[in-house]
Amino acid sequence: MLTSQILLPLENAENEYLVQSNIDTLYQEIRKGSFAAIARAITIVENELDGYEDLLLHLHENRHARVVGVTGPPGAGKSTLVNALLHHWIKENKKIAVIAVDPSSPFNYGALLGDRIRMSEFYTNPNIYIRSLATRGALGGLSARIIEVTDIVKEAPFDIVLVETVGVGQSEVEIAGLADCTVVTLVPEAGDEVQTLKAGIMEIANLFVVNKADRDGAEGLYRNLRIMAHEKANGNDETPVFKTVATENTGVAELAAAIEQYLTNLNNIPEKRLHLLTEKCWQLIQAHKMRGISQLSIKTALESEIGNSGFNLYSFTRHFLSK
Ligand SMILES: Nc1nc2c(ncn2[C@@H]2O[C@H](COP(=O)(O)OP(=O)(O)OP(=O)(O)O)[C@@H](O)[C@H]2O)c(=O)[nH]1
Ligand SMILES: [Mg+2]
Repeated sequence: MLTSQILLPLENAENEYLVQSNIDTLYQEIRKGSFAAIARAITIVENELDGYEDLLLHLHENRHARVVGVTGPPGAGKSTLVNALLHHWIKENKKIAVIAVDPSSPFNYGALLGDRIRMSEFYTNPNIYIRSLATRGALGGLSARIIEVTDIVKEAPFDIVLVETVGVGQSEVEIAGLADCTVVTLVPEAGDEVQTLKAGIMEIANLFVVNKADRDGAEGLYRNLRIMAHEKANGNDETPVFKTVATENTGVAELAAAIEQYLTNLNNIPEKRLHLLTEKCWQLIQAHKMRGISQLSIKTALESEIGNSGFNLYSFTRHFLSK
């Protein structure tokens, strides 16, 4: 079956590291681009296995790899588009990682790649790394560990890290902070949604794609987006809009070129990145401060002390704060 064909080589390779608990060595292997090391590191961080904090302390913010977020409504053709971009960039010898968050079909990439490249070539292609993350974050947005996972992958010598996410509310904001370039993929069917999404998507999109341009309504959506981009720009650079038929590779080369150009012109750290990292830092501090404290531990302590004469809730609370 396709599933096991795709997963087995990675997991076997990952197992090489099950006995290897030296985080320094693991990190060095990631820096060299070992897929087995990357896979192992992601597993360690996702599951908070021994050494995960040590591993995170090795990571650096400013690495060569650029993150491209591809987001949009379910079924917009994001995976197909990512696939088409992969094929385009493989030919240019670029090293690419793909992280698919909550994919409806986690094996889509393998399946689609398999259609066009021989499977054996895919396994041995040292330039493509694909990982899917199945769990959503506690905030209803991206996977809980998406920031860490992306940071790990960025340590490896990739040129581009593509992150596919289904755009639903919060995750769109998160992806904008995670990615250096956010590609918002829409389809003619989503024409009406565009009006309701207006503020949100204008805020996060660095590039718009009207995919399924072979369908009715594509031209209208394209025009609407151009108008919205023009209004928002207010004399500054307008967010570019592209038309693609991802299944036929139409418009993909132009999109790839625009992404590359956008990344080349990137200079200072975007506000959205600062926002996301502030949020993340806040969560980490909170988690650290709350370590060992649960509602149950509070309740148990409360039960034994509340009957004491002179019990004071506020000094009781201080006891937890000074822990
Ligand atoms: N007609 C047409 N169909 C397309 C195009 N791009 C993708 N599709 C089809 O749309 C369907 C959904 O494509 P996916 O790439 O899985 O879409 P997705 O956005 O990744 O979907 P989720 O990850 O489930 O949100 C598939 O049947 C594709 O073959 C296109 O440009 N034109
Ligand atoms: Mg998909």
